[in-house]
Amino acid sequence: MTTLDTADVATGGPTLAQERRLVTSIPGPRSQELLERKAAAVASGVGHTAPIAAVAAGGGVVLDADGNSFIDLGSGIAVTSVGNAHPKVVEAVQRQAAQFTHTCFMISPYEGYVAVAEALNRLTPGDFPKKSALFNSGAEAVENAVKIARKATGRQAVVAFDHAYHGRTNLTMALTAKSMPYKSGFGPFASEVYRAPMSYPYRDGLSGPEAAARALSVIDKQVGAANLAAVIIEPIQGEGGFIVPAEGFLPAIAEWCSANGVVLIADEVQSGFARTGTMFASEQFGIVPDLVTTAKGIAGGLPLAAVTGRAEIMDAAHAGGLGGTYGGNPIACAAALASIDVFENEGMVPRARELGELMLDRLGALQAADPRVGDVRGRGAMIAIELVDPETQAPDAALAGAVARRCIGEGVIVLTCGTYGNVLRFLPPLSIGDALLHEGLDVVAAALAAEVTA
Ligand code: PLZ
Repeated sequence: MTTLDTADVATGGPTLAQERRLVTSIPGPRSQELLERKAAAVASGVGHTAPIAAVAAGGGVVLDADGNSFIDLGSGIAVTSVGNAHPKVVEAVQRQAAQFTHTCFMISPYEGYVAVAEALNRLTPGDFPKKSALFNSGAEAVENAVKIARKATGRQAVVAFDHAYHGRTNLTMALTAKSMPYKSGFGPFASEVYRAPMSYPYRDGLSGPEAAARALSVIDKQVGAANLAAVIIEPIQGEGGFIVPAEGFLPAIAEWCSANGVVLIADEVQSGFARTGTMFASEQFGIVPDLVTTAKGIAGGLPLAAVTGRAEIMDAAHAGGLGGTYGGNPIACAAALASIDVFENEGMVPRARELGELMLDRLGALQAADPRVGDVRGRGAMIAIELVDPETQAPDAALAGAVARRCIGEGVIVLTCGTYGNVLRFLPPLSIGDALLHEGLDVVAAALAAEVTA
């Protein structure tokens, strides 16, 4: 068979049987066929974590072409938070696609874009007049937030943090901390980007105020507020290792930004939209950013991103200065409005908190039983464990990779992350059931136990 026969594939979304089911070895023969075609046709720089040919997904599972059903603990990197192929999203997409697929908002505006902007202005932190602009990807949103901050301040420098991830475009590569695989060989990078030390409680032992004083000293001495347009930070770092800054770190940074006329950009591309148990993670740290970048979870799997923030900052860009052919595509906007309806009216925020409690409970028990689990951290449905050498706390990337691969072979999609590659992260769709999540974590525990460290 050379093409995937989708006739016998169940409909996606919540109609899929919510179970882990392995009917072939992984990857199965049909997946293997696709992987061979992929290897021949797709640039090898584009990798994949789970070597399966996905054909349907929904609730808490991903189905492959061989009939295997995987428990999804990744949500396509925190994207399908409302659940894959959620019926409201599917309906909205179908309806919009039949109506019109594109006009280009810069040519003729349409209601969906404006409604998404209104929703974002309402939902993001801050009781002040806000405005939004829509784009296609997280990286594009970050690029635009920096453009806007530069125009608003008349300054050029931007500070990002150790372990930061902001994307793969030229400016966002410069902002991203980790060289391999994101930057290596792809330079030169955008200028006027500076890096400050992050609060990383497990590894630096500093209180929030101490870590902030350290960062602000670097910023003050190496950049100087007079040159600084923006500080950009993920309230909980994603790709860098699900690092939750110590209490008081973010408020001290925010206060300094405000006192020095520096635009504070919270990159909530990964942590936003109910993921961490509040609509935005910033809320949990008591900060009100000037600008917020969002993407991923915003549109239930359709590509959409946004910059939202103080109206006077957002309006600093001259007319015609912001845009793009596809930014705020009508189908993506329809999906976002449906997703926002689900976030607000189907209990997604409290559900993220419940999932967080369940995961922290299970993973805390794992940590108590296995000293290789150095740290358990995160908020809501954004939880991770950091795997280390029990004696030295040295990062154990080999162990994290082996456990993740073993889990995938056993029917559970688990992602790694972290500057040192030693973090297993858990980002289940908020539509997953408790039993399935427990089963997924059982598999993770068994995989860890099976990887005996020499
Ligand atoms: N900001 C905080 O997490 C995307 C990247 C996966 P795009 N993270 C997943 C990979 O290896 O490419 C991300 C993020 C934060 C920005 C981005 C960039 O979002 O939509 O991938 O451009």
